[in-house]
Amino acid sequence: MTDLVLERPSAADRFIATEAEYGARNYKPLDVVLTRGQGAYVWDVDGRRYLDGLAAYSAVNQGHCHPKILEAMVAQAGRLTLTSRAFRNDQLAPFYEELCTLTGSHLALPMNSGAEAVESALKVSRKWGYDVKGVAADQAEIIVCADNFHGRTLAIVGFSTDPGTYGGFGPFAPGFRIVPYGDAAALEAAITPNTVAFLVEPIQGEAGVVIPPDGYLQKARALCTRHNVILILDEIQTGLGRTGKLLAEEHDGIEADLTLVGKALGGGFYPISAVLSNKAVLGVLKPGEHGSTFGGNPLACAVARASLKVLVEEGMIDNAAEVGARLMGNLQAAVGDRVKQVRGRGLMIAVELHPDAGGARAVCEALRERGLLCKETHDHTIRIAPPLVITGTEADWIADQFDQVL
Ligand code: IF1
Repeated sequence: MTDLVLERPSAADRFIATEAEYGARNYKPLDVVLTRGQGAYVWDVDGRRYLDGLAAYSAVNQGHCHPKILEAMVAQAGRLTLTSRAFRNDQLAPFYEELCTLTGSHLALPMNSGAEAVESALKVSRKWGYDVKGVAADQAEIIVCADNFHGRTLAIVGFSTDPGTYGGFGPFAPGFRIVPYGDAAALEAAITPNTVAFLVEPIQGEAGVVIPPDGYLQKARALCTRHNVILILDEIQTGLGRTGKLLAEEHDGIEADLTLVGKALGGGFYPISAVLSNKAVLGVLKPGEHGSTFGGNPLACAVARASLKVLVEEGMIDNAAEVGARLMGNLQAAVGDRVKQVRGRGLMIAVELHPDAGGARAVCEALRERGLLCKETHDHTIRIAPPLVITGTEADWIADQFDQVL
């Protein structure tokens, strides 16, 4: 016989129920309700501490509530937050200069979300195609990769190959061709005189941290140069230190024509994204042809300046390389034979389970019980992408939790 126990709903249960009552049901999060964060750690409403193994999908590379970014944000919030681009503000110019100097870019276009940066790059590539390459009106083609993830807007989901992402949202914009990821020959075969751009993730994130074959990005770079096609690298997830370099393109020694950054550009405090480019591409935009009410606002610029500064000055990029290598090594040693594959670069790591292992969601639930928050991607892959401030000891602890749970 079991006793009937009357339990009052916990604070977490009440938040979860209210969300379910009023919120759109477009997510199925782990049932942990967070209320505070500091560095690599977050705390739930019942006071339990967790190591954050997701870092808000790499938007919190600098760690939660970084004191210097907080200081910059609070100071700017009390001074000037929004002017629109109808007037100038004194944060935009230094933001441009610091971002372009750091990334070796000629021009930058500030937007807000990652998807907006992608949309902006698609728009400007088409314009470049007509104005500079000489493609006939409305004939521009853009090549993208199978299993891509570039955001949730209509143009972007229209060239997704994941039915869960595009299904039910058509009709979609024409002008996109899809080729297999990692296949340079397929890319070459898809290029026509109307091709204006090739959009690709240096490492596919949502697909499950898929690293392309060695030499692929170099071949793509060479093909784009030879055929006068703009190479757009979506570094919204891979950029700003995540893979152990400022930009993932550095692993391959190449430079994109357009580079997209977002997420950690706002240090987890504020949405800000940017399109970075050489002069020829972004230079085609004339006044009035593109914009955003919030893009380039002084609060965003002040936050982004501080976010870039701490990333570089506090050695977070090198830390991602060192601690990431240690974590990969430990994971491989600890669970290597019990899973299908451990793969990654820097602190962008995935553990792919054997298909019959019971599923990634169950592993994430078990990790959560042990104080580690991770998120599955698809059914069999667990992503590990903590803030770039974790220590070697914390990386060892993460590997240990996987060892215990698996
Ligand atoms: C969601 C994944 C991560 C991105 C790349 C553009 C964007 C993203 C390479 C758009 C966004 C997100 C959004 C988030 C889940 C997420 C994600 F699981 F889908 F793959 F990060 F791992 N390019 N990625 O990864 O940026 O407009 O969101 O600012 O729930 O949609 P955004």
